[in-house]
Amino acid sequence: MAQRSETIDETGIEQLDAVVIGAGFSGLYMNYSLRDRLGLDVRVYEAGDDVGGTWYWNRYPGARCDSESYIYCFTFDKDLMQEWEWSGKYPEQPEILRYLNHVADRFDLRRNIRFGTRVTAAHYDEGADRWLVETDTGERVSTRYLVTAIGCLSVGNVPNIPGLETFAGEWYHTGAWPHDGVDFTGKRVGVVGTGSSGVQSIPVIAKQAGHLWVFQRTAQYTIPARHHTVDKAFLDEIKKDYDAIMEKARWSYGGMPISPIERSALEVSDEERLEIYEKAWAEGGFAFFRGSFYDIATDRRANDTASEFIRSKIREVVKDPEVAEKLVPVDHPFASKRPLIDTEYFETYNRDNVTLVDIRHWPITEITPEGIRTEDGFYPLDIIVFATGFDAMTGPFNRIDVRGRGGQKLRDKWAHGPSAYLGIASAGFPNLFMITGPGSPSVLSNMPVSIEQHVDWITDLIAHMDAHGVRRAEPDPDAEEDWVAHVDAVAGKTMYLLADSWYLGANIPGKPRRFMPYAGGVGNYRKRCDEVAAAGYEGFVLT
Ligand code: NA7
Repeated sequence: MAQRSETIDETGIEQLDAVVIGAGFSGLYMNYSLRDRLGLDVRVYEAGDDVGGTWYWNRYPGARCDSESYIYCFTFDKDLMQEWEWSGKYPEQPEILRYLNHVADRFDLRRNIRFGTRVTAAHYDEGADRWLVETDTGERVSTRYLVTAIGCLSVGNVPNIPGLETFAGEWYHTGAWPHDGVDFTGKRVGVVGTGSSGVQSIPVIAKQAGHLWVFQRTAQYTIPARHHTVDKAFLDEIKKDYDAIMEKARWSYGGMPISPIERSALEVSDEERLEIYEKAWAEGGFAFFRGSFYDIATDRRANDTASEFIRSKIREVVKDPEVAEKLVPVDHPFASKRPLIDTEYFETYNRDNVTLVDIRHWPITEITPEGIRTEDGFYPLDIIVFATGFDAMTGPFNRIDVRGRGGQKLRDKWAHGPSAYLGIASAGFPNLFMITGPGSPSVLSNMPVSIEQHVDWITDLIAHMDAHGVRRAEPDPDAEEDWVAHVDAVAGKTMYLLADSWYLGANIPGKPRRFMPYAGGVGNYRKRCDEVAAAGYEGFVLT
């Protein structure tokens, strides 16, 4: 067990062992792990008024996770795994939030969380080897370890459209949804954006709205989720073998217990390929992507077969051929952007009260008090929903004034793109550890699996530091550079560089283009992290 810090220093500043920023999946488990396993004096700061992170903020209609529910959970406590009952194939936002509240209660995690408190600055004091952390409520604390559990998609992107401030109706961003919901009944609604949040919310909003206009910049490939309720018998069967299932997920590509497929899309006959796609389409979800052919993600010709299959499905589902053509993605291959799964997304465009507006060719020019004007028309609206995504991965770091050794600002170091060894730590910023930071599999994986791996790894490193009297751990700049080069090289072998996506920062004007997550798979990544730890934290300078 670590030696406890004194609680108050001579300047009156509270002294902590660890500060964790955020109380979503990452922050809750980090809190548990450092506080209850290592016995550290931990403080968690959370901007929201309760736990949940992503699932606290994203309450838009239809919000749901794309991982199947039985794998979208913690595995650190076997009783917790056995006792929780999910109700559907994919967990819906309210249910995930209930789960995270249950976890917080069950492990008494709230007692050292400061809610409604945003960390604004963290400065490293080299003399003391401590971080001075400041919040928007005026709190200042000193801590040995600083762990960011700030999420990858927590800074909303509201486009800077002239006139938005003059809009007389209501407008919302999907990632900051009102807690008591929005009543769309009979209203003229505009949804801007057709990523995951748009694709999930559009079918639900369409059922309530008087009329819905969808403002689409980029047409999307999406796979039917085939969502359904799950019964106790199904979950009981899973639970008999839960440890093995999750162990398989930990060593898989995407943190899901899907066996790697050996088959190439180019080695089967056209009939066989079609049959496999049809079967995967009928099954729905990510199985289409990861369970049909291994080379969809890496070989353009193989990918073309999947892209073309999905295009044919869009044309089959959408009755108006002109609308169908607008919905057919042609400018990027399938899975070069985040693969989406949906419930009746394309079917929604067969409704009389839904109109697709092409803002790729005729962009939005302004918002007036009455609605949205594009280059080819005016759309009067009562409510605008921005499903326009996030300043992903680096955005959450950039809004904190993080300064490391020599007063170096993290945002300056990352001005041309993020740089972090294993996505966990960045040279010049000792004892600052990032959960699912840039350069780790994070958003390309089933998040809880990646989060648990990071939390366990960081906990072990901190325990190692305490046991060996190490005051500082930070990456060796060469090791970090090699890792970043490896992240780039791996991404170069995928489809990911072939689209303008938030993975690359392309959705935010002026953001440097850098592929941010690690596309080598969670199993390979875990192996590398284990090797680094076994070699005495190779690539870290321990002082
Ligand atoms: P995404 O996936 O970033 O989608 C945002 C959508 O909004 C996408 O269709 C964008 O078009 C569109 N967009 C973004 N900025 C604009 C502007 N300025 N004008 C018009 N349209 C715009 O965000 P989501 O919230 O849907 O999903 C984020 C992740 O959450 C998701 O991938 C899952 O991991 C969970 P574009 O494609 O950039 O042309």
